[in-house]
Amino acid sequence: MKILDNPAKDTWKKHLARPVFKTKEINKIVKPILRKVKRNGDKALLKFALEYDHVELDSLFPSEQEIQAASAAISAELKDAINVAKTNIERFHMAQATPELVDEVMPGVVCRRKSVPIQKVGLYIPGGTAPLFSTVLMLGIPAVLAGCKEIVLCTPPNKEGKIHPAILYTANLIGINKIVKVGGAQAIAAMTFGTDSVPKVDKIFGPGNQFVTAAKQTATKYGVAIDMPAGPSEVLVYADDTAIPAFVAADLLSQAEHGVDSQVILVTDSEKFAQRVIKEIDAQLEDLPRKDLAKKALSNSRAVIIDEMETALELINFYAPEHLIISVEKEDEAVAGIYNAGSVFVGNFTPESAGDYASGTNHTLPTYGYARNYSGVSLDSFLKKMTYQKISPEGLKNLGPTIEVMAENELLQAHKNAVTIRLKHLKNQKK
Ligand code: HSO
Ligand code: ZN
Repeated sequence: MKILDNPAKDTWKKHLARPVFKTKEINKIVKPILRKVKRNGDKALLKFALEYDHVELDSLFPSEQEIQAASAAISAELKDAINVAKTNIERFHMAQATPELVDEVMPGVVCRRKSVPIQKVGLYIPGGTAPLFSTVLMLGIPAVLAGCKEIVLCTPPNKEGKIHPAILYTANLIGINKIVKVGGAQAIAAMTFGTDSVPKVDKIFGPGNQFVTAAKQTATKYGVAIDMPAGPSEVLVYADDTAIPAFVAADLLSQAEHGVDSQVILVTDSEKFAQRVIKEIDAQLEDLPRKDLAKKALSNSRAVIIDEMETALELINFYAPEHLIISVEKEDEAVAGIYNAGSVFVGNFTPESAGDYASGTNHTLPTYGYARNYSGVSLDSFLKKMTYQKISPEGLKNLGPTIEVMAENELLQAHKNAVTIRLKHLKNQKK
């Protein structure tokens, strides 16, 4: 981990640069996958399973027996843990629901706004090196709570043609009944175009590798919405010497173990503290099963020394981290000064892992600086807001002249007429 001592502001961009993707090369691979799935549907999915997952599937769906076996394979301890997480995530996401808004803005003019579920949603759960069953909770729970009519979950099969039992168990637990064994860009293609087995959806959610990310981006060209643009996971820890170096090291490592391109950043006012954290990282790293991944991630990571809190906050807002842990004495001041972060973890006893799994907040968050202009996944991500209005004859008499004047001045006579014709009708009725 490289230490930067009070870097000049005009060097922040360079020092805090995120990994760059080879979008062109990735799209060269992804485009034909999309084309083949669009053309050949399920047949293409089965072929890709053979090519990429090295398995010949009889069916794209798990059998009832596979679902039962998955439940049997999960320990009681894990089931209990999943239940606690589920309860907290349900509770915090349910609390996000907003009541219907009704307002009579002027006499006889009533406007309403109501949340309506997105009808068909697709959830992607990556396979890869870690079975992210927690992501099933983070995406599935708000989808169910929002009332989405059709929820399809795609996840790649292993070499035996099975879905990881914890993923299958969790999906089944929260009531997702359309589970499909398909991974990668081909899963995104299937949900974009629809196949015999996979419904075409309105919005696709979920993390994935660069191919999945590129495919999701392309999906938007076909009228499908996506949760957010994605990049590798990241955490920034802002700590002073009231923080505990071993805790900070553990937090940085928890994010570094996600993947080689994860980014972890320490911002602190003390070089001595940074040195102690680095020492702790080295010690804790050795016992991690994923130490090779974490080591690579740490090689693009930085410890930044910044003497003044004001400048530190400026740097954090500039970087806009996906996760921000604040462990400083003046924590309220620091928290209040942050406006660009996906999710904020406050105090020495709030590890990012809490939000990753079980506290109730969502772990699908904007990375790659998108915390500047995107929110993390929430109940709202699965809802649209529709507006309604009803105007009474009295209301149109009140508002009509305003509309007429505006329409006339926009040179849109037909708009004006739509009001005038009604006002005339009302006048004639009176006679
Ligand atoms: N930190 C990840 C989420 C996750 N962590 C899932 C563990 N499992 C991205 O925010
Ligand atoms: Zn994580």
